[in-house]
Amino acid sequence: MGVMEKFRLDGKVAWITGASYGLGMAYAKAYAEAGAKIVFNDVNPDNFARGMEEYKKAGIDAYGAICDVTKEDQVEKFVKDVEANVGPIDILVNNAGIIKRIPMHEMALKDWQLVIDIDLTGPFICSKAVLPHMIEQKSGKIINACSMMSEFGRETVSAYAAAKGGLKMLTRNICSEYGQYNIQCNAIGPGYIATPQTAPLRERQADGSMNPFDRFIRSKTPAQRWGHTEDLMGLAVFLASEASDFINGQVIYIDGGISAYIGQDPSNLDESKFAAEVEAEGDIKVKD
Ligand code: NAP
Ligand code: GCO
Repeated sequence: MGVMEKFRLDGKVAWITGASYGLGMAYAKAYAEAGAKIVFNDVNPDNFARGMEEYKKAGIDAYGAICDVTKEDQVEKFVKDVEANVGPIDILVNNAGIIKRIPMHEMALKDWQLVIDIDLTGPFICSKAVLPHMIEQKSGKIINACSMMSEFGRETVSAYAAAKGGLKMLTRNICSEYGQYNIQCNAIGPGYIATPQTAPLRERQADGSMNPFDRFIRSKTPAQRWGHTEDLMGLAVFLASEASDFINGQVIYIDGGISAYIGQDPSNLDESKFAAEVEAEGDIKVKD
């Protein structure tokens, strides 16, 4: 097999959780281009319907259903339906996730629990559901959605950082326990990517000036830009393919260099350099 063939996903069934838009949809489109059959779930019916429409427009015959990754009974039914209608799942991307930006001393327990349930327990539930078949077929790929917050903290994201830090260790533990069955579990560690989840951090001020957090992230990123979902597609395909069969338990950071750079004074940034880019981003749907 030539080296480029190793990056193909022909004949594989790939399940990307929470893939009606954002990074999940980007991963799914990349996998479809690499030859995989796409399976996805979401929890909001309207977003799910829009996502299915988007896949159809892109010429992708995706299989999908409403399924909450925190509900084990729903996940088990979803996996059984996929196995019956599409085939056994070869690739699982635990992409579904939320964030709550609340100072920890003001955070209600229910908000903490919801973030932990979706961002950490959800990947446990979904991985547990697909592992039996992967063990039986002696192959499988599980890819988790880690984050800068798997390594760093910041104000207001305590639950998210705890979940993403835990997800890094869950990645290592799935590697440790199931590597013997030729199952690889790795994680994508995106930096700051322009999606609905981060839209509030880029919203311009009432006077039209740049959001201070936008300026901060650009001053912390050597490329002085936010990542785009397209930036992550190649890594997602690599980690889902045979090309990464001897990589296991790793979090691969794809962050434009943030984690390697102390950053510069945000006031040194020339805002005019980014005006066109910020305009071009358009009005990505803002989430809370
Ligand atoms: P996003 O735009 O907020 O999309 C999250 C997706 O997860 C949505 O489709 C959402 O569906 C779905 N979801 C939420 N709760 C769910 C549940 N209980 N069951 C099933 N699906 C659920 O997020 P994103 O920016 O694309 O990020 C995707 C993943 O990458 C997340 O895990 C995030 O933490 C991680 N990440 C993102 C960044 C970034 O800068 N964007 C950086 C590092 C890591 P609904 O809309 O229907 O609720
Ligand atoms: C935040 C952001 C980050 C990104 C991402 C960074 O509020 O700091 O939402 O958490 O989502 O996780 O890698």
